[in-house]
Amino acid sequence: MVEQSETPQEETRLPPGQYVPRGRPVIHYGRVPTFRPATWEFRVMGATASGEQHRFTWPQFSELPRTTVMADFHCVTKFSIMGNEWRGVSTATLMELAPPAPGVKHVMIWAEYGYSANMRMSDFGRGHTLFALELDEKPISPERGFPVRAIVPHLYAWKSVKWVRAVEYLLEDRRGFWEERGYHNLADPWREQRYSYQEEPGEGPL
Ligand SMILES: Nc1nc2c(c(=O)[nH]1)N[C@H]1C(S)=C(S)[C@@H](COP(=O)(O)O)O[C@H]1N2
Ligand SMILES: [Mo]
Repeated sequence: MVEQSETPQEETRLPPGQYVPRGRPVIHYGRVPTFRPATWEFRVMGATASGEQHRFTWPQFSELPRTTVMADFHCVTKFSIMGNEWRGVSTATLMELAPPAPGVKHVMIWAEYGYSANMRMSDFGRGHTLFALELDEKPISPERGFPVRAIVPHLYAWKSVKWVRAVEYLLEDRRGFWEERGYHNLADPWREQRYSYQEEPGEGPL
């Protein structure tokens, strides 16, 4: 009997329309911000369960328990970066410490300079969604989001916000930076949800 030939793993792992480039591109809008540990804080705000904001200083945030996630990374401009080992604070851990109010169905993640990305609570709460402090066993480099970036592996990478400073719990959906500039509100790369004109009724706020 002939053994089934092995399919290169990256083929089955690559969403439609994506390719694996040489190297690992770095891409973002604007400049790399300076990290100032004395004034840096990570805030959880909006519709929290207590009604209060939660704040984590750099020493507090960097001491939170970490988990490791192996994940690929798909940019809407069609390159994918395969097999990244991210380590950081899972959204489950953060939500335990700073729980959302009942009725929170959406989240906005905020970065330095006002960059933002929104997602459904169901995407935020997925087991592999995290706030990464390390990539491949080293602190994340400044241009990749040091000290903390979001990693939402199952959505296009613009949702994986670098230089995160806050999470805002939302009772109603609102568009983030790219979502209000013509990109798809949901951004599932397996369904090629690239642009907002593809949105079906109910997939985004008006
Ligand atoms: N704060 C911030 N985060 C960001 C961006 C940005 O412009 N600002 N760009 C996003 C986009 S479009 C992509 S593809 C990835 C790129 O991550 P990388 O530079 O590690 O490859 O970061 C995302 N996170
Ligand atoms: Mo991107």
